[in-house]
Amino acid sequence: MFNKILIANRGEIAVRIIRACRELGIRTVAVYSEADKDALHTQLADEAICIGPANSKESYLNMERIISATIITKAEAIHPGFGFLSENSKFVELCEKCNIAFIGPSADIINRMGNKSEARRTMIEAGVPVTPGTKEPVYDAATGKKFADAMGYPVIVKASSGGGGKGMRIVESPQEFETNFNTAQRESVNAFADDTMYIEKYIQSPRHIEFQILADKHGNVVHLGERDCSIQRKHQKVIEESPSVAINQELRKKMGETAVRAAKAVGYENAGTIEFLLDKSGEFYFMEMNTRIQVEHPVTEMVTGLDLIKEQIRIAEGLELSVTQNDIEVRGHAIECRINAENPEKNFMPCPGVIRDIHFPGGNGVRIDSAIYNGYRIPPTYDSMICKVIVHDKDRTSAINKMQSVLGELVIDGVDTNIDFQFDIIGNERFRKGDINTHFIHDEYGL
Ligand code: MV4
Repeated sequence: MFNKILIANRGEIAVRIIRACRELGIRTVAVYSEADKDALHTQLADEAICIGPANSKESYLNMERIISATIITKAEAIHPGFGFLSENSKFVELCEKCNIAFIGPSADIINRMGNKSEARRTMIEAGVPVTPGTKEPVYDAATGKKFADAMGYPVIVKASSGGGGKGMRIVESPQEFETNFNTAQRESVNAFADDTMYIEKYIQSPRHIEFQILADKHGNVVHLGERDCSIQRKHQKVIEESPSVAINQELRKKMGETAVRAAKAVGYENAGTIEFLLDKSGEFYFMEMNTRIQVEHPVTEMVTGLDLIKEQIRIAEGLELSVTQNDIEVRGHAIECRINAENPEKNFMPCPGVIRDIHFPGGNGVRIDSAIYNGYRIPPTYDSMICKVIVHDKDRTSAINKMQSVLGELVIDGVDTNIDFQFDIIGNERFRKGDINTHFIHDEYGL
């Protein structure tokens, strides 16, 4: 078993991982940039090593420095968290070469799922429903248009290396195809140095539903139910919840089994997420697989009672999952609101600065994952998410009421935040009815 784990991340997720390790009796190594000398993860870990300047490229994204820190401190494993190097197959290969356990899937699986058009092909072969569209990659507008004309409009052009909306264009009519295809492809070449595109039928007003899965080295794969992540702004999730009001027990079983089949088809290992689009008629389509722990994992932890970080560590240690599918039950309802240091009045511009006063609510079924404290200076260099508020209660209405109470009590002074915006959504009539889809924020707030 691991005696010491290095956490190749910062912020609340680094703190979250340190806590899990401590509960398991595993020693922890934090790595930090010069901007994070006073950060909570730097203070909470058993050891901390400075790995370079604020700029992520020279610190949290610098593979050699992180590997060196691991070797120097004799850590046996690296937990990458999310973002940074978590989906970098070169880094995973480097870990393998240095005999360091990477807490996540193999380099090969990261590569195969990171290539979205290849992932699509793999899922088609595994009998997983995907959005109607091209089976093979498309490299030029003329070829793409033939497929789109046959499919019927609207279609959506996507970059194979894409994600988060980059290199993606909706095309409403044949006249607009060529321009939109070329724009999306140019964006992809600039962002990912990859001109590989694919085309799908555009699903109108879908829900974003994702299934959490766990897979160990012994061939055991389970799903932990779904998260509804339809409340997004510019492809950034704002609120996530589990379960989804759009999914009944029968559909959960069907989609969950599909997610497990998808994971088995690629010989997946560790924690992963299968993203689906769910349309109004209840049809679901595979969209992408995320090969990392996700920001919103706490809502799944609240409804299943499992600790996903501990399960990830168990899996990397070669142990079997602590549960079978029959042991897993989705109990009650959990909601997460992401609190960002940003100004919703000024186009959600990030607002770094010093935390002058802070009050975190508590109580039954309330969880706050954060790495900020009184007097802490939020550096301008990194993500603006400073806090995740998660609540759990017996049903959705009770969880919404609890979130309303918690957000009303939450105080973060010194920087602008989106707390009031979150409070507004939680009180929104359509949200309360569960009448949500990926366009909710656009439709309700014009954003
Ligand atoms: C779609 C879609 C509808 N139909 N694909 C968004 C990011 C990337 N992960 C895939 N995304 C989508 N893919 C098909 N075939 C809708 C989205 C989508 C979206 C699209 C336009 C504006 C906002 C959106 C928010 C979430 C998802």
